[in-house]
Amino acid sequence: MADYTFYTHPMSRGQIARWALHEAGADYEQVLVDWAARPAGLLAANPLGKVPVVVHHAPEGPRVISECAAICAYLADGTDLAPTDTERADYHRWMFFAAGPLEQAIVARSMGWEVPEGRQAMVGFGSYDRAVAALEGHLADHAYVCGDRFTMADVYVGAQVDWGLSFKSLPERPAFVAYAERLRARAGYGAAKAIDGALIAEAQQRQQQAQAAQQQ
Ligand SMILES: N[C@@H](CCC(=O)N[C@@H](CS)C(=O)NCC(=O)O)C(=O)O
Repeated sequence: MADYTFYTHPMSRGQIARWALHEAGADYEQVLVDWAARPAGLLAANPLGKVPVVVHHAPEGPRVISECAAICAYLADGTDLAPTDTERADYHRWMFFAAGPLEQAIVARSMGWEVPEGRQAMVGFGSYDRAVAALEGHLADHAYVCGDRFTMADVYVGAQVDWGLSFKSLPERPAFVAYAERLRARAGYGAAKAIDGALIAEAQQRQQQAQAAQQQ
């Protein structure tokens, strides 16, 4: 049995977890999730039925980790992808920032939810523009989240930037573009994206074949 069971769907945040698994060099077995018939193992592991979920088959028994940021942090622990003592503040700060305020700001904008006038103080991200500017300011001065060195925080924060630029939910600021280019050049990023990309292409081909068969 592999060390990790990885429940995922190629067109999902599972892409973040797969990138983390590859950066960590983890031995994993994937379970591809059909939304219409979710595997019992996924539902047992995560009552939300969402992906990604990673089950670590530790010697004393299985450990379930959901939430992309937690999966990234868990896989990094004990490796050189975890922060050094001097990197810990940036590592935690920006990983939590990306998983909380930044994601909320991006989702709110994508859904067309506006923070009512005068209510920014009650909202964790303040406003979309302020959240984006905060991250941009950090990345303009640092090659990676923790400075000069890639850590697992770059998988989670970087995935938000990579995804945000691709889907235009983040603006094309030079600091974001340069950061995304550094990350996209990584072997772990390329290996993970190649797997999900091939799975997406296969699924699209099956869909086209099914549509063609229906039309005959
Ligand atoms: N907070 C979770 C979000 C997980 C999530 O929303 N996953 C989506 C795919 S990107 C999902 O499983 N959607 C299917 C559903 O909710 O039915 C994380 O960071 O991993």
